[in-house]
Order: sequence, then C-alpha cells, then structure tokens
Amino acid sequence: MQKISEIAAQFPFEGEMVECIPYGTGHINDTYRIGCRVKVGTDDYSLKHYVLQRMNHNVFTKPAELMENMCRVTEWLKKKIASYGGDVERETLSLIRTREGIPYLVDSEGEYWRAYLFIENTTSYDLVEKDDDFYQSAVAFGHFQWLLSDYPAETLYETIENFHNTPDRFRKFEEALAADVCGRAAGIPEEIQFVQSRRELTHVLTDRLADGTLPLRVTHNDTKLNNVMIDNETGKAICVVDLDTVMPGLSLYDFGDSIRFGASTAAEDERDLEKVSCSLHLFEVYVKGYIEGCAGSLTDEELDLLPMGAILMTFECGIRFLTDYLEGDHYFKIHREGHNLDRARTQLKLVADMEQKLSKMKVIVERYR
Ligand code: ADP
Ligand code: GN1
Ligand code: MG
Repeated sequence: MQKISEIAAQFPFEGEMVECIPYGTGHINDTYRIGCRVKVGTDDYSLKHYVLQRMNHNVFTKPAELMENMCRVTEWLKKKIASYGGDVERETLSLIRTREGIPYLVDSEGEYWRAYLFIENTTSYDLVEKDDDFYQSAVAFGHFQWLLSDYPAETLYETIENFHNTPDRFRKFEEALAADVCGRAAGIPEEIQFVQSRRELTHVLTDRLADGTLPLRVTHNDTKLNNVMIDNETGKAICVVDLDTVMPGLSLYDFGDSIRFGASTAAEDERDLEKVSCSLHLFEVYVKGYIEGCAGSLTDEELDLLPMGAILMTFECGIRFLTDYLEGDHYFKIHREGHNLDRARTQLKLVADMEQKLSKMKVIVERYR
C-alpha cells in the first residue's frame, strides 16, 4: 500500500487516495483499483476510481513500444468514437499520463506502471453467465476490428514477436520438452503425444497469411471475455480493454481466442475434464455477434476459416500452457501447483471436442454470412 501510494502520487489523480484493491483475474499484469476522495461541495465528497497497473516486463520486453502502440490506437479509437457521438471516456481506455506527461512510469526498482480512468458500473466476466453477455462481447470485438480496419497495420510495433505464430509456439514447446528443466515431461506422455501428433495443424493460418489468402489487420490478440467491460445497467459491452497485444494480426486470432475461452462449458482451469466441451450454442451466439460487429469487413476466406481459427487458437494456447508448465511456470501467473497443466488439459480437451464438431461449426457460420 505504501509503495502503491508512492506510485499513485506520480499520476495526476484527483483528490486523496483512500483505497487500493487488487483487481481482476488476468494472468499477466498486476492490476489495482485506486479510489480517491474528491471534494464536491463544502462538506461533500465523492469517490473517483482509477486503474493502476504494473506491467509485466518479463512478458512485455519492449514497454516503450507497447505504450506507443497503445497511445496511437486509443487516440485513433477516440476520434472514431467521437465521430459517431459515442462516449470517448467509456468506450475505449483513457490513459492517464504521469505528472511529467509520460504515458508510463518506471519506478526505482525498474518496474513499469501505467494508469487509466476506471470505467465505472461495468463488469468483466470469467465465464459466460448469460448468452447475451457473450453476444455483446462478440459485437464489441467485431466493432473494435471494424474501427481499426483502416488503420495502417504496418505502422504498429510487433510488441511480442511471433505472438500468434503457432508453428513457432510448437517449436518452443519442442525445445522446452527437450530441455525438460523441471523433469516434468515423464508425467505427461498423453499431452505430449496429443500435441506432437498435430504438428501439421499448426501451419493452417500462417501458411494462408504468407500466401496472401488472409489479410493482415490490426487485431487485439487477447480477446478473452474478461477483456470486455459490460455495462451493469444496459447490459451492453461498452469497452474492449487489455490493449497490450494490439498489433498486426489475423481476424481469426481474435475470433478463435474468444471461442476458446468463452464457448467452453467450463473454466479455463477446470480440473474435471468431463465438464469441458465447446458449446455449439455459444459458438453460434458468438459467430452472430462477431459477424455483425465486423459489419461486412471480413473476406470470404476469413469467414470460411472461422471454425479453424477457433481450433487453432485453442491448440496454441494449450501448447503455451504446457510449455510454461515444462519450463517451470515463468510466464502465466499460477495460483496452485500444476495450474498450467490443468489449463493445458482443458485446452487440449476443447481441441479434441472441436475437431469432432468442425462440420457443425461450419454449418453455423453459413447461417450468418
Ligand atoms: P491482464 O493483462 O492481467 O489481463 P487487464 O488489462 O485485462 O490485465 O486488467 C485486468 C482486469 O481489470 C480486466 O479484466 C478488467 O476487469 C479490469 N480493468 C482493466 N482496465 C479497466 C478499466 N479501465 N476500467 C475498469 N476495469 C478495468
Ligand atoms: C493471457 O493477460 P490475460 O490474462 O488477458 C495471455 C493470453 C492468453 C491468456 C490465457 C500477453 O491473457 O495470450 O491467451 O492469458 N496474454 C499474454 O488465458 O500472453
Ligand atoms: Mg486481461
């Protein structure tokens, strides 16, 4: 708290800081909600909130470039949102510069911090509680894609190289397996076999990007349901957050990652794999919303590959969790022993299930294109 107060003091927050609580369930950054008491009359006060976030600089090794991307993208989004009369402070992140006018702060220990306006009266969900929330998130991510469809993608930094390059993720998995620094490989033969038998699958999207079949776009790249804020009163998804990974990518990455997380019938770290499957109903809910949100900007090739995008992003995430488990859990935050293995298992179970359901998923996409 002492340290956080010192950090917070370097941002021009209104009023006096009276509250600081750890916030959210992200696997990467440390997020805090700051409450400040603001004088509104002679004896009256109100509470104004901010988000203060410590960026994970092991994951984001180029914080300056990342923040440059974030500034450019949020400025662009604010102009677009203003042009149709939207609320620029609620419909995208509002970054608060330090008192020195810089988009982030480096503290005495070399930690990187940044702050946002807190988007009040909204919730982000870790599991779909109501179909409509998932539908709303789909419209929001599609709309996000559409708002950035004329942004010159090549001018953004690739802040994490090869982030969704699945063959490269596979290669890193093989390296981690060969090194086996924690001696964990012997305990997971089935998972290893599952991954290794699908080597060919890893190329499906990257080959089509390389041969020009799929367009490079500005994408979010981390489209989990909990990265969308849903308005508590209207039920509408109003803001896409977690813009760390916004960079050039494929629409299939965004679509696929949302399905992987939100169309699962269980939590990402569920231990009882009987509970884990891909809900075709939720898949349909998301397809409808995403296609609507993209407002005609998806090509026929992208629409054809939506189901494959879902399989591939789920497989890639499974590979990433398994790699981190083999390497000793350095990347994703864990909250229990074997957490990354549990997460990997749910993803691989989903892949197997989606493979069975592929033809049905294709039929669903046909209904909405
Ligand atoms: P991580 O990269 O660790 O997932 P996020 O940027 O997604 O970090 O933040 C974690 C959580 O904090 C989000 O899931 C969301 O619930 C909440 N959050 C983030 N930014 C805001 C904001 N500006 N206003 C309100 N809540 C926010
Ligand atoms: C991480 O930061 P968070 O929790 O929204 C990860 C995503 C993974 C996801 C798995 C920068 O997302 O790529 O898909 O965990 N973010 C980064 O839940 O690696
Ligand atoms: Mg997040």
